[in-house]
Amino acid sequence: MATEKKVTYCRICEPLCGLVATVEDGRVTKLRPDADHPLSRGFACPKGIAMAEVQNDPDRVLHPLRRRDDGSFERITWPEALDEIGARLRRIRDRHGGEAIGWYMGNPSAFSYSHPLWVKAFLDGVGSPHWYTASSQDVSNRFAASALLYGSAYLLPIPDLARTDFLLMVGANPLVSHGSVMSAPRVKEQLDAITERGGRVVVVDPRRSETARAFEHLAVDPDSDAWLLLSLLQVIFAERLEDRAALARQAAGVEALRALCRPHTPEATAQRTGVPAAEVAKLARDLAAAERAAVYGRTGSCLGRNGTLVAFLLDALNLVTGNLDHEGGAVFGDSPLPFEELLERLGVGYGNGRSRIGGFPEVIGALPASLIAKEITTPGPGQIRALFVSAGNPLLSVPNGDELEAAMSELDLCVAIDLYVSDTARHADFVLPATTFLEREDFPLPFLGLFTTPFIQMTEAVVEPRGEARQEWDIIEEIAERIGVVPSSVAALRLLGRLGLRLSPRRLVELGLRLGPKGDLFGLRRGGLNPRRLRDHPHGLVLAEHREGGVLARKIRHPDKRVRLDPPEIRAEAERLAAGNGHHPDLPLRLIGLRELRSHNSWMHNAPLLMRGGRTHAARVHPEDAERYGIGDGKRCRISSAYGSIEIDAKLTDEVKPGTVAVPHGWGHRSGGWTVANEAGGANVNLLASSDPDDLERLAGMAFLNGIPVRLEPVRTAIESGAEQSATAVG
Ligand SMILES: Nc1nc2c(c(=O)[nH]1)N[C@H]1C(S)=C(S)[C@@H](COP(=O)(O)OP(=O)(O)OC[C@H]3O[C@@H](n4cnc5c(=O)[nH]c(N)nc54)[C@H](O)[C@@H]3O)O[C@H]1N2
Ligand SMILES: Nc1nc2c(c(=O)[nH]1)N[C@H]1C(S)=C(S)[C@@H](COP(=O)(O)OP(=O)(O)OC[C@H]3O[C@@H](n4cnc5c(=O)[nH]c(N)nc54)[C@H](O)[C@@H]3O)O[C@H]1N2
Ligand code: SF4
Ligand SMILES: [Mo]
Repeated sequence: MATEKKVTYCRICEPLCGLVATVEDGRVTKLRPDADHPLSRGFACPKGIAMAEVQNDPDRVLHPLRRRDDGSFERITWPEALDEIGARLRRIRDRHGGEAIGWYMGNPSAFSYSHPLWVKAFLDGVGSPHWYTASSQDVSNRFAASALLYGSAYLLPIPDLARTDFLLMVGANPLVSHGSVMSAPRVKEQLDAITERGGRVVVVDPRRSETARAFEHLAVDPDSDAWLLLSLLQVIFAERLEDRAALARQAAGVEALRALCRPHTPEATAQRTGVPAAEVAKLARDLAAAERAAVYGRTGSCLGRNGTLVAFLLDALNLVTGNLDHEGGAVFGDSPLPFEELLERLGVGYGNGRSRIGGFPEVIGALPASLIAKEITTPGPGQIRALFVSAGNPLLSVPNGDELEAAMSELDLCVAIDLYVSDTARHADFVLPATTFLEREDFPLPFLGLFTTPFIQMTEAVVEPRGEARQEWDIIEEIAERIGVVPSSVAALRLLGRLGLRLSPRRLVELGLRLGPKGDLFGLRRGGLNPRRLRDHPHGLVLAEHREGGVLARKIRHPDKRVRLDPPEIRAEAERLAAGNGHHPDLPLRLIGLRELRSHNSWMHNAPLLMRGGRTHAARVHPEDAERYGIGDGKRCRISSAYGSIEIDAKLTDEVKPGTVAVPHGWGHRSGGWTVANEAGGANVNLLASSDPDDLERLAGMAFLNGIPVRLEPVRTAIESGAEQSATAVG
């Protein structure tokens, strides 16, 4: 038996920890942390280790499948699948045009360098605007805020963890999520180091999360971050604590921001945020006084009703305190392969197009996924008739999966490209088997600018694909060829493609790397990056010790090179805040989400290693609320919103603020293809969320998933109801 150790890196979440795979006779038998990875240095979390179980999962889809009329799937060959998909797609395009073809691409796609590029290129090739991603349930607001502030959707500030004295973290739980929109391996250690050197980490969260528990916690009411941030700014301006030199140097429109904040004194917002005014004022003073501070927000700050405004205010706070683009503050990445600039040139950024339903702006090319169902069911030009779903499970991840499920049955064609027959893939006409990340070569393209310590790594596939699995880009090329389309976003390349000149993803990236700002320019720049150098450093290469400040002026796209603090879109959002406090007498509680260490969105519940100990899905309810609404610990309850209702077990805990109910997403599996996951039970929490265009965040089309007004009721089991009845009879 041939046993080998192969160095690679994990592509489940953003730290991209180093892994070493043990390969025996072409099969991955074990995954272990890579001790020689310069940043993760022997760390990997349980999910990374459990990826070996996904890799070898008996439930994996290994051959193309076609759905029969009775809903079961039959195995077919690749040529059969591709020819039939091609023929049906051609008919749809001939009758309805390319814009009848839509694509939803889920989160794991972001970890492949080739998958997103080829999907976008395919849609541009067929001429369809219908690109949907997990971003509108995750981070589109961040890109929209950057577009308004800096004139570029791609300029994302990341906290300079290694040098900050004060980290204000809004709606993030990196001790569980391992960090997001920042690639920071060993993030717990990095946060601990801040307090060890005398600094502070303050966590703003309605739940005493794992991170909040380890550091300082400011318990805020759900979906009230906008008010909190406005008050922090108000105090800073009112007490003249702002960094006037930074404002004079970097900003335009300061007066408008000052005016925006003025009415939002901590006293005025306390009722909305649930944070005593004195605490807010003290936090503002401490933040302003800190030598080097960074303000950072993640999904908890993104999924409320005002995500773009909140992201804008986070950066504004960085700027006003003199910490934007500054060592130890919020700094900007420099990617050695700036493909974002190329995308920008191609008109992929913010607001370059609008959705047919609701008129929402494109955000880095994508439209709000909450609208897919209505785009399928609403007649007219541009109605979706064919939908591809790759590396996504929108039936569980977007609002109102029931609506989407019903809409999918109206499609003329639906194709899923996945590792499994997921909850969503179950409804597709074809399921095409994708390779896992262990079966493909890769390069962390979108994360190069997000590593808090500049870093680069390249990996080859660790093993050959199992069964007949294929990479997404390769599948896309095959389908495109069958409908006579060259997948490319660049017209000139489409032309060249027709002449047979095509670039593979590997060639494309190698070219970008070598011609990029750190590239070897094909030998003209000594010591520059090239594929050989990356091959010689299989554990990756640290490119610099820190991210440096002082790059912003060069990167801002506004002609005056200043950060805009007065966009009219933001003013309009802030003005809407005045309208009501969002409370609904029948729905007195607020629902938020959370992430768990051994879940990964919806797709790792089939790994026995992660499901050990009889894990179940539970709603976190405060004991006071439980008592008020008659909910018992471990007992069934019904959570209802204006849009739907679910039944789930309650777990009583004072880690949530009274009035807050927390439920993880990605549970409630109903797929035929996930044996372990299906047995785990649980409910689809996103049935409580709205897909109505009027309920989406206006500037980025973000789904409203945190802060949903809900009510709680006990659900009596048959036995309990029986016991009650006999008790009544006796009484
Ligand atoms: N183990 C694990 N790791 C993951 C994932 C996973 O599913 N499991 N998913 C990955 C993905 S796709 C992403 S995008 C990242 C996300 O990374 P994070 O955003 O760091 O992850 P969460 O754990 O969801 O943290 C969000 C926090 O926001 C809080 N919160 C909820 N509502 C509000 C609110 O209104 N205001 C404030 N201030 N806080 C609020 C929640 O209580 C929670 O603690 O994690 C990635 N890492
Ligand atoms: N209520 C609520 N809802 C949320 C969130 C929340 O915090 N609260 N978070 C949102 C966020 S941040 C995200 S990112 C989304 C995630 O939502 P989605 O991206 O829609 O779904 P996932 O659960 O990540 O499912 C990924 C699918 O891809 C498959 N897969 C895994 N690896 C590969 C691969 O390499 N290739 C292919 N082709 N398939 C692969 C898996 O089997 C699985 O079926 O959920 C969002 N929904
Ligand atoms: S933290 Fe994320 S990248 Fe690191 S091993 Fe775990 S899942 Fe993989
Ligand atoms: Mo995400």
